[in-house]
Amino acid sequence: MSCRGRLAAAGRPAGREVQKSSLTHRLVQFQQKPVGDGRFLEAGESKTPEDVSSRPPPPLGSSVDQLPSGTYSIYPAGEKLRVEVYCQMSPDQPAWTVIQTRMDGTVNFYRPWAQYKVGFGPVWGEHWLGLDNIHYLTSGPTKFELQVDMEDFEGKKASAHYRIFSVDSECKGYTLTVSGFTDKGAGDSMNGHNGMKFSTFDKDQDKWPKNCASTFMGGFWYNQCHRANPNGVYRWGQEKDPFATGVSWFSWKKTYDYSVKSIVMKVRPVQPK
Ligand SMILES: [Ca+2]
Repeated sequence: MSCRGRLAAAGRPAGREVQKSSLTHRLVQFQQKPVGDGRFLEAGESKTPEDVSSRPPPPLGSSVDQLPSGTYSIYPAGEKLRVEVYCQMSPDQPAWTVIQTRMDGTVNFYRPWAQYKVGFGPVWGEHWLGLDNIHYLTSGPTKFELQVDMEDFEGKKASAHYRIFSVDSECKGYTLTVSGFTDKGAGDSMNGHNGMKFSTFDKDQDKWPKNCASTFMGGFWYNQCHRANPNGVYRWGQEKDPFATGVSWFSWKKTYDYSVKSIVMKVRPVQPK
């Protein structure tokens, strides 16, 4: 199938110029279910379905500062592609759009290419937004930054921040661009993944003679193979075998044997320093 055909299958009219406009990342029509109580969602904090309230949507034009964290619609590729996302709000800060969440092992992340392409898992729970959506969101004129928040089973929290984050199209293997690291306690486990294509067990685009995704049981921008494995197997802390298959962030725990309790990958437009 041609790349254009795949784009059409993802909800974009075939033959139409790719629209990467200011619609990117704009919160649209706050008709979706605001959830929670407006607090910033911390790494490890459940965004359970019970959080979904019947609170009426805030008036259009409300400041983002006044909105609660929750599920919203965005149109990252134009009006014909509506995507449900979880937005983290905090006072005086632009919203974060969550692109990946692990928190309790309720969703199997060992999935094939087709699933990583379109996304899976409930927006309010363990979730992968989908490579197409992440590409649409981050490849337009608006530049995006990435933060990865994580928590271990002892209650410690750490983050890694990257000032530049984008994902190329499927035609280019969903190549990752990530740079501009700032340490917020977790260290930089993404630098070795910069410039890598995305791989799943059924689509090996890594730099290793064997198959990183099947060996380390996830889907990621594997090199040969990883320093971070956010989409690995959810395990409960320290566990050696099978080696490096857990939800690990090597530069934080200095080992591949520790699988974190929660990890959240989130993006927003680059903020002035
Ligand atoms: Ca390989």
